Amino acid sequence: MTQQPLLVTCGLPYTNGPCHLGHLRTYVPADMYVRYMRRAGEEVLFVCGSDNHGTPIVVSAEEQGISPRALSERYHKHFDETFKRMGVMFDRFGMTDDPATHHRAQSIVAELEKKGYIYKQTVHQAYCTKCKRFLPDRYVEGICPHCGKPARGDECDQGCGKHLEPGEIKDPVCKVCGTKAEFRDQEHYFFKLSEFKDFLLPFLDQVRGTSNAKNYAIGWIKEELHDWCITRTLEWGVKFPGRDDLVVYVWVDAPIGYIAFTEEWARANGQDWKRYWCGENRVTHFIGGDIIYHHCIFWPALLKGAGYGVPHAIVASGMVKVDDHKFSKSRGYVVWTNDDYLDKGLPADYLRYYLLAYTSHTKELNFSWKVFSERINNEVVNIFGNFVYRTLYFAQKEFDGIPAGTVDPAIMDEIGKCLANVDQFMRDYEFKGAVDAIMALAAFGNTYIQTNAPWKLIKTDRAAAAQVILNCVQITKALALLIQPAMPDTAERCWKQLGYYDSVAAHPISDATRPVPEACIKPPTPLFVKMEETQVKELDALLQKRVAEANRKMEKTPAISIDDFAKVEMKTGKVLAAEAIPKSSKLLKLQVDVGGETRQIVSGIAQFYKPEELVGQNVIVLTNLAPAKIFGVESNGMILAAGDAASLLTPLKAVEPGTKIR
Ligand code: B3M
Ligand code: ZN
Repeated sequence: MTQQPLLVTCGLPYTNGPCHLGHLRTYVPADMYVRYMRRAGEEVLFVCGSDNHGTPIVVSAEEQGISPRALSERYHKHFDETFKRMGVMFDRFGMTDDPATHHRAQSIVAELEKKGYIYKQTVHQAYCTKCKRFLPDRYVEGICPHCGKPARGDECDQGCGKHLEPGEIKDPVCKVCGTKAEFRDQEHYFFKLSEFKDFLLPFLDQVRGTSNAKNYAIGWIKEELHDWCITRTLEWGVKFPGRDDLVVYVWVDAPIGYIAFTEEWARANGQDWKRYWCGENRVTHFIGGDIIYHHCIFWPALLKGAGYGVPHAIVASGMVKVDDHKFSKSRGYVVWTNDDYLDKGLPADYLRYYLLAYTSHTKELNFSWKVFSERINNEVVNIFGNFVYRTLYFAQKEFDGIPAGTVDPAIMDEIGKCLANVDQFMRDYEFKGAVDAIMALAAFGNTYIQTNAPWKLIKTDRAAAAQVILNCVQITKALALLIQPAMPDTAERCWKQLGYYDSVAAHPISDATRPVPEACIKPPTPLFVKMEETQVKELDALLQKRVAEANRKMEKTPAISIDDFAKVEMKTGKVLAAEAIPKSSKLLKLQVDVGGETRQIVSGIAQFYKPEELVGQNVIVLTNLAPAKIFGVESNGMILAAGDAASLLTPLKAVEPGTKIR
């Protein structure tokens, strides 16, 4: 089987914020896939890098008073280190602002221009007269022309999710200074995406990967394909060839980074990058479900237009929720990889296991500390950890190690079946299926050791007990080999406990059915530590605290000027009469003296006060509230009250009704 090499990439993280669970949901399965395929005998290259260009990074850098390059370097280092801590091991983790991406992007754009896929067109661009600049993408906020919800310049992020082209946004406002922007004409370059429909349909029909990627993309191109404006008026980015005033849109150079990082790796390792990118290839992109359009439509068209090979597979992960809420950094529904997890001393392998085993790759993952700890304790610790420990403990104690003999064929069969299952699942990008199959083998081992009870058997038949233990050791070996792509650190520790001196990663998966040799082993230590309830509660409390803080921040109403306050008229009043409103359990009808004038006011306080309690009370009345009919009753003002139990506000010292509140 001489195959082309496999090239696996992951979506590039923007360098304007730290690594979180949402990132890991793509990177961990990609890493598992790479590790597995290597150990299944494939030649695999795994590249990624940080995405340094685009307005989000320029805006963040501006806010922090540093250069976009400095900001990018800071977060680049952060991601590089965090991925390593999580066991996500790229062969190359580059930066799109490094020369290789600049060079490759300019060369691809020039090629597209030469082939007639790029044209010039004048567009109405949002322009801020105060900041004196055009406002690309994130520099402008306004209203989505499709659904009417608030949106940013390049994307309707709070409504329909559609990509917005320059000039499409309605009522644009400058994000930096808040000035209402105006539209000005400007010349930009467009990529003729619409010309690629005939290429894209058959391409998508055969592309591998997960069905979500393919199906969404097919649905979209059946609707309409718009040409894409591929230039921006920015300093930061890859210059459009021959134009010093324009850079290419970040979504042009970002995926080109995949090629550039391959080139960087190839140069450093004396290899040829063209093997991976030209002609037939096996480029496999792991991406988040929100960038399917870019990877299934725009990117293949770019590659095709410029004469490169097109992607072989696109694997898109499902959404991440936190505590049943949409993942949101601003609302506090986020789990930070370092602060909330690794820095708390939690093992990378637990989170890797959870991300892989929680649900199918394309489905929604709803994170909670409770479920996280339950799955770790019930599955990883109790099933896997327990089986390995019992086996090795008993083997060492009674036989000083692995007894001699031949493993039962039925046991080898069971392992063989597991290998075949895992292999099929991995090739179908069903990472949960693979991990579940491995856990099923561990569960089988547990049942086997329990029913055969070698600790009893040994009292009557030492040879039979040795056979049971030998079988269990063979299963343990298979488990170490199989779990390595998912839990690399655990697998190495298990491997050492089996008495091996080398790395489990150096062995093909198929070694699982190679008989274990007779050997001495040391007393084992448990592979895992259980998650304690107090610890889980602390972790959860941290999350809840962050959500509460975010809520408080969001509730803060914007500051108003004294002139705004002057628009509000409030006076003291005295309640002259009060009565219930028939058929309403909440409302009372009050007659209030507000100084030479009696106002009828409907107030929602019937649950807290009896009408007679109120008569004679001094209250505070909002007197210039526009009149309204509530429950069919005219209401002319509002009584002020505090909190959920409607504690009425009253003046501390006696004042005449009608006294102005200032
Ligand atoms: N930097 C991040 C995102 O939109 C973006 C990915 C680029 S992949 C070429 O998820
Ligand atoms: Zn402005």
